[in-house]
Parts: sequence; structure tokens; C-alpha cells
Amino acid sequence: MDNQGYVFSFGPWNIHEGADPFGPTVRESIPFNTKLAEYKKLGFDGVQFHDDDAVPKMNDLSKDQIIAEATAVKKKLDEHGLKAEFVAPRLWEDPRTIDGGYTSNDPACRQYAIDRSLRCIDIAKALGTDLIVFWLAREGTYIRESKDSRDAVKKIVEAIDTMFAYDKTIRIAIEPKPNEPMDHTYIPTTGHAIALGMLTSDASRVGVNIESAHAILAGLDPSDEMGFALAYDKLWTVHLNDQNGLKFDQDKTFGAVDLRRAFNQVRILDKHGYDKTGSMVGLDIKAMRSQKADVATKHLSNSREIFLRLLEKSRTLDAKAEAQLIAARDYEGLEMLVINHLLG
Ligand code: GLO
Ligand code: MG
Repeated sequence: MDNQGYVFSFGPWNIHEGADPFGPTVRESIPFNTKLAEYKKLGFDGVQFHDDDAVPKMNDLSKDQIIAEATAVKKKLDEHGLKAEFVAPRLWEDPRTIDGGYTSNDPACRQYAIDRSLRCIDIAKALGTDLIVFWLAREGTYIRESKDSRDAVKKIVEAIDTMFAYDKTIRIAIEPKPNEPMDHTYIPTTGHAIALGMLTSDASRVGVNIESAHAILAGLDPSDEMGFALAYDKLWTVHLNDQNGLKFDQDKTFGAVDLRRAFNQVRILDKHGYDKTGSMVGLDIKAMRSQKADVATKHLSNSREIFLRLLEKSRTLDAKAEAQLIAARDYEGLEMLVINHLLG
């Protein structure tokens, strides 16, 4: 299936061993190099990284060693004809980030989070991308009284300003999420992310990564979140997936729960020329735990195919009939037009 001008990406963590909070791994771990070889076969050209996906055990290495390792990874990407899309500092596994990274109550831990973010920038530069993604996993609270929400915002802004001062070219795409692992996180929605950017030293360098499931968990429609970001020219990447209501973050195959909701995400992107912005169509999807190892990449190729098939549906919706029904305010008619078109 032709990519229709879109560039698709995913992160190596999306090919995974299937552990969940209640059970161990169910599939063998696949080495990073083997994963890289899968990308093109599955129809993908972009690789999303956590900093330590590119440079494992980076906390034990010097800055120069980190840059050398990342440069070697860039060579591998080139060999496979792949591009690094972004790098995200993984600030949620180290003991120093138990109470958050930039918003930790311990100044030494906050410093660790900032130092690690600067190394993440070094890695991004070596991999040939200027995009950093901020999934603010533990920047929130389990109990309201443990942190001050106003000061937390200021601390995240300070961290971003330090990163901007360190490197004049990087951009940061905040990936909002309302909860999990925290009870509440500080930047739960697109609006929060863009508004936080306005407090930094250079708002033009702060955008968003909208994940479908995260918007749904916030009780919002992902396509409207995308529309909001597009109105600000801030939609710098997406994490498409699906989510079955207000549960844990499920990261299901794109469109697998609500095809029409997926249709509207594809539609808002395509209507506003997302393919021409240079941004990639990122997927953040977990294979079902029950999936056997030899078919545990189907969630990725299927999601891409569903995107492309919905793209075709979006482009072939009868625009004249749509306009007439809107003009007549016959929204029941419009509903049926869309449903009939999706049912084919
Ligand atoms: C978890 C997030 C996570 C991030 C990834 C990149 O809920 O979606 O998968 O997208 O770590 O920062
Ligand atoms: Mg994500």
C-alpha cells in the first residue's frame, strides 16, 4: 500500500515482550538491530527513540561516549534508509525520578533530570533530529498536598529554558497525558502544553505530540485536540492508537475500538495538509499480550493500513452532499452519509 505522501514512524518499545503490571514477559526480547531491520518491511521510515533506546546505560557514560554511541546508531539508521524522528528523555525509571523529574521536591533529583535532558539533546543531534518529545510521566502527584501546582509549572518552564539555552536549534513537543503512572499529571491536555510553551523563553520552539489514547483518557476527542494544535501550527508529531474507554492506557491498534473516531483523526490531519508539514505519522501501539511472537508486529502494519484506508475514505467522502447537508442543517442526514461511506 502506497504511503500517499505520509511518513510513518514508531518507537522500538512498540515491539515488546508483553509484560504488564500483573504478569511477566510472554515473548522473547528482540535486539534493537533486529527491530531496525523490521521497519521498512512493515512500511515505516521513521524511528522514535527514548534517549536510552539509542544509548543504553547512558547514565554510566561520559558526554563524549554518549555522542560516539549515538553517532554509531545514526550510521545504522542510514544503512537501513531510516530517519530518527525524535528523542525523548526517559525520566521515569531511575530512582532519582521516583517523585518526578523537573518537578521533584528534591533539588538534586531535579538537577539529574535536567542533566539527563541535556544528554538527550546530544543524542538527538547525533541522530540527526532537532525534535525532543516530553512525555511528562511522573511530573504530577499522587496526593495534591505533596507539590505546588503553580511552582511545578514554573519548574518545567525553567527546565525547558535550560534546554533551549544549551542548544539553539532543538524543538520540544510535549506529549500531554492526564494520568498514569500518576494520579494527576501537570500537563494533561494540548491546551495546557501550548499555554506552557508561552511561558518559556521561546514559545516558537514548543509544540505538541498528541496521542489518541491520552486525549480519550482526558475525556476529549483526539481529532479536536489535533485541530486545536493545527490552529496554532503546533502539531509536530502524533501518537496514533486507540483506547477502550476510561481504563489504563491501552495503546490499542489505531481504529480498532472506534473506527469513526479514527476516521476523524485522519480527516483533520489530511484536510489541513499534515503530510506537507514535514511531521511524521507516529504510532504508539502495544501488541496484545496474547499475541504469539512470530506475529507480534501485526499491530504496527495493521495500524498503518487502517490509517491509509481511512485516508482513502476521507478523500472520497461526497463533498458536495456533505456541504448541502451542512447548509440545510440536516445533521442526521450528514451522520448517515458518513456511516454509509464508512460501511462501504
Ligand atoms: C505513555 C507514552 C509513552 C511515550 C514514549 C515517548 O503513556 O505514550 O509511550 O509516548 O515514552 O516519550
Ligand atoms: Mg505516546
